[in-house]
Amino acid sequence: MSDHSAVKAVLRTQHIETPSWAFGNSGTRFKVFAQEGIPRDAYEKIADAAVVHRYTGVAPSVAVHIPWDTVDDYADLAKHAENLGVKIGAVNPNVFQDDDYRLGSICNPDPAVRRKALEHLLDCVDIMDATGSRDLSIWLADGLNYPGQDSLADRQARLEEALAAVYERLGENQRMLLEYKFFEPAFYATDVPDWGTSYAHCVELGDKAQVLVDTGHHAPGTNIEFIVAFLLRKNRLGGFHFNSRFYADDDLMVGAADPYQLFRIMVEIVLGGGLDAASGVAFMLDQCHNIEPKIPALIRSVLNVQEATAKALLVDSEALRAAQRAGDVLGANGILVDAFSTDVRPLLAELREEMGLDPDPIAAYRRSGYAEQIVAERVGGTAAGWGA
Ligand code: LRH
Ligand code: MN
Repeated sequence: MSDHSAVKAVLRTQHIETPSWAFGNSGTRFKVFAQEGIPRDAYEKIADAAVVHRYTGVAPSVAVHIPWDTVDDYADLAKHAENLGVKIGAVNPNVFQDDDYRLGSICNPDPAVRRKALEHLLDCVDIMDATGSRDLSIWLADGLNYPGQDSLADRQARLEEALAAVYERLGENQRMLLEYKFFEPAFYATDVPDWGTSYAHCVELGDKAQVLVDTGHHAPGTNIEFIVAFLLRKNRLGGFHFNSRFYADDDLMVGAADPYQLFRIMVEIVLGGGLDAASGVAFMLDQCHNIEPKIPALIRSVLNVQEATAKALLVDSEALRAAQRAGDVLGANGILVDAFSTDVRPLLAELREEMGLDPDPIAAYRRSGYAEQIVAERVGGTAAGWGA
């Protein structure tokens, strides 16, 4: 697409969901560095998410994680979000932080533990009914640390049984997204380790089950855009957890470690119709800002996705197809590299002005004094965190 107004028209409709947990304190097993002004509850996390949307214009929803975002009245929480101009997005169950889940949750050899985990997944669908959320975003830490510890096959049977029960409970316009991860916290085998396992379970379950691609969950060297192209073709790409990494599941700002990979992923999204609302692809961030200030880091992350998307939209797809059909290897590759090498920041600044926003969201946020305001206001109480 070379027509900038057409590119801007698409970018205007972009929707990048922020994760509530990225506003809380986070870290590694070595240290969680507490920061000032950290939200103490889901209401304050949503207030911070609304600030990211206020300055970017394309982050109108925030995913919640249960029990990290447990409240008495989820309908009231949804109202609070609405009053701030955002909406509650995906609901993430947590079946990885309870002592009972030492040997797994829905794959656990103990039927009582499996029932407990299933109950929590079903409770999260009840929460979706209250918040009006479409997606139940399931990630399971379930796996093994040593060969022989449990039956790999039996665990898959338990997984199938529980996912089918959750699928049964989903409402008309609700979906379940099944996230995979090749290791951690399990260090020998993970029960949903890769896209193929997630895909196979989703196909077995039905149309409302889709694969969630977390960009930090692949073995080094994995061609993620291939997975994206494959799943899009099969209408099984439910969405992304965007972040970036140099080594493992580092959960760094998306695009920070490998902007060219993010661009290649967005090229497959654009060429495969993944930006069309009908595609139902959810673009979500899943990050931890262990040492940097959270809100500007999330604003920067949203801008990184916007920039990669703008460059992908600038790919001359007709010329690309012609070069591909002609077997013009360098020509075809060159078309992508040209788009990637394009400085799209002036186009995005223009778009923001047309959307009534400051062309430089991070500078505008810094000038707003919000960072100082929350440090002054949020005294006392317990700062949110993973509480692992
Ligand atoms: C697991 C994961 C999952 C979340 C958690 C916060 O690594 O990506 O999506 O539940 O991070
Ligand atoms: Mn994730």
